[in-house]
Amino acid sequence: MKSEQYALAECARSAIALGSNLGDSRTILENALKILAQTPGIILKDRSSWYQTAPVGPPQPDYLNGCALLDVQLTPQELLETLLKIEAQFGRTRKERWGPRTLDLDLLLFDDLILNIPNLQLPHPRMRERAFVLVPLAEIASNWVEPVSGKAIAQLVQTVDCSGVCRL
Ligand code: GSY
Repeated sequence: MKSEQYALAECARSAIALGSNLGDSRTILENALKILAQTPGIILKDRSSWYQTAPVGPPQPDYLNGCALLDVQLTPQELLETLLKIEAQFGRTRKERWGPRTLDLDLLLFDDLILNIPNLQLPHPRMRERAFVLVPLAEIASNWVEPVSGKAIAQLVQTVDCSGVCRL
């Protein structure tokens, strides 16, 4: 589906990525999932294991990464706002683009929607090249077809170097 505006029908399926490399990352990530699961309009359907991953970008500590699948009765913009609010609850400020962070929540996929508006691109524009996203996502959504490439997550994960991604 290609649309500038997503009309809210019933339930949409969404995939998100979670990451942290500052503070008690595992507790932060678990608590973020709990908050998501308690948010009206969101049902947490599945979540991956946590993975220790080598940082992509400037030198910084390893990350803990994972992915989750949500059923949402929200628009993509509402879901994005919800994710940003949860990040802020954990002290995340968006100063340094590629720097370390207490909590990163990225909206990856929203049904088969392709969207390009100023603060939101769907699918996430860098998900296809990120092993730290594709490996956990393949654990819970291997058959989901990424609509820009037309390839399933299980296919995409075979195209990236997964050597820096270690399941905990
Ligand atoms: O965009 C996500 C934040 N981030 C990460 C991350 O979550 N994991 C890894 N391994 N490297 C990263 N570099 C950035 S920026």
